[in-house]
Amino acid sequence: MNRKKVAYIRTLFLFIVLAVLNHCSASPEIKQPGNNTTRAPSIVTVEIVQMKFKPEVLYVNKGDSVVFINKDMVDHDVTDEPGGSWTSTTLNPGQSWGKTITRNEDYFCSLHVIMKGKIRLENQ
Ligand SMILES: [Cu+2]
Repeated sequence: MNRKKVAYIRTLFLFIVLAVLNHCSASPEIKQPGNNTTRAPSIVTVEIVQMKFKPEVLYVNKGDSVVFINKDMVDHDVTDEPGGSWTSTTLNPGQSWGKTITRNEDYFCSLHVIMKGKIRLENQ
């Protein structure tokens, strides 16, 4: 091997080492989202099981949608409490109903008034 070839291979090797080191040092960096990052709304589920809303207290972000699924063996509904300003109307077993959440909500089942639940906005 002549000197030129050796020098070429050394340089090439050095470039590869630098590239690998650069990659390794860059990878542990965790990118933090800025405060102005917009977040896609989520769909969150509340199950109605054995005469209960699960979870009873649900935390969501403003604009998220909550879908109530009646997984019980009897009819239920989801109704604003105390005002009754919104309601799902009766959900038969297997039926579901959704609502977009823009504020804290308290609700109950008007068919079984002991069944209650809350939705709370996070980051407020
Ligand atoms: Cu009910």
